[in-house]
Amino acid sequence: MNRRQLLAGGAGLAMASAAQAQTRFRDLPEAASYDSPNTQVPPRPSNGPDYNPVVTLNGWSLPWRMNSNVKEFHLVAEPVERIMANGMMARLWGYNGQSTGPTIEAVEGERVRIYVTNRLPEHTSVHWHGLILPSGMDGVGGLSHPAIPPGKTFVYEFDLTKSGTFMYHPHADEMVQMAMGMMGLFIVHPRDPAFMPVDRDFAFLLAAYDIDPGTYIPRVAEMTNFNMWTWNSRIFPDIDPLVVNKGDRVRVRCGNLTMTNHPIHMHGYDFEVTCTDGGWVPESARWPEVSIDIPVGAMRAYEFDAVHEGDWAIHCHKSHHTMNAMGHDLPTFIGVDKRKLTGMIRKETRGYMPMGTAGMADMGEMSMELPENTVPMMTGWGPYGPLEMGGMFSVVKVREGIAPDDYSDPGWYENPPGTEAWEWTGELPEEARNTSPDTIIPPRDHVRRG
Ligand SMILES: [Cu+2]
Repeated sequence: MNRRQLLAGGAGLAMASAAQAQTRFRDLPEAASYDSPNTQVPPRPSNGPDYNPVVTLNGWSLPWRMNSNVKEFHLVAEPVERIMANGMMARLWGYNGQSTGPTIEAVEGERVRIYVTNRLPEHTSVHWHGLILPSGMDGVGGLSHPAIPPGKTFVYEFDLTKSGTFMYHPHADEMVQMAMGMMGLFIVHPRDPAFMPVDRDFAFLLAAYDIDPGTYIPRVAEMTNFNMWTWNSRIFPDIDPLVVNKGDRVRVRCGNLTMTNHPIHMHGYDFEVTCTDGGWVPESARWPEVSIDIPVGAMRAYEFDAVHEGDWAIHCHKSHHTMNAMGHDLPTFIGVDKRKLTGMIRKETRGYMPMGTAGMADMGEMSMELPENTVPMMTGWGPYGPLEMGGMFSVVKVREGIAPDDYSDPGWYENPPGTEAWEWTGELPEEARNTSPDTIIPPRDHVRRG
């Protein structure tokens, strides 16, 4: 070995030992997996900078390890089984045992190193939606870097330059992989814990699937006609409630990775839109809302002070998105007299029930026989009867005396005496009617005209 080689070798050694000093672990972080569809409230961070963790509805946050000053995560893209609701399981693709994938939480200013192992039968990639990072880390297969082949692990590494709510999803065979449930939330907390603090911070992703009743795998070529409208791949009545202590400052973060917009409406409050996936909304630019439309491929966060006790519905305002599978091709029978027809059908099919002649509320109550592996179209029971809801629906439960880290269901709210709608049993006054001849359309006799 000549002097030059020795020097070069020595320099190499020195560099290696410097790298080793910076990198405590030279193996991959353990790939954590979670097999329950219940909300797992994340523990407060035990190392790294402090923050107030988000509560992912029916989800969990991915554990990490600190490797010197780098926060390391291990995502595994793989086939999963997801219980969408009691009685319905879907075979999806997701991350670390679940669809939607675990929430990644870190702090502004941190450097993250994310190992992504591909256990899918085809290549994948991970795009970090909304994060500011080097072009080669952007996760567009074929553009930013070669797609990750099956069985391989790629490493993404970048600095978190801003706080906010972001998302991750494949940018490789995207239509199929997102229709199969591959997506997750990426929360970057502000470096200053005093910046826009909240007591409760809820997060969920809107995801839509097309799964025929009695089947398990989404139809991945579907473009618009989805039938399972989910929050974090869960549907009502099995989306967990948002449990809140009276007086808490509450944030709700909602990302949309479906193919249509969703106006999310919350009862009982007005709120302020405080964040998009582009960043925090300056105080002077915030506006009051009771519904917030979440565009496709976007995130909105809103905040409110939970001063009104009660059980408050929170749901997508597109009413067919608060329905579960079935029913999209149902004809409208309102006002149709089906008695004669029912008699004729009953001769062939005993026990046939006509439906929908007075609306469809009877479907919420009826326990119709369903094929295996599906749920009723409209379902869920409250203290006073069927809620006739499904899909994207849950309840914000505001109560006094809920402990800071307690998210367990407090049961139904009891309305204080005198504060609940009641039945009028007295005389009714004569109804006011418009009697102007200009606006009265004479009724037609449809039967005689045929
Ligand atoms: Cu919707």
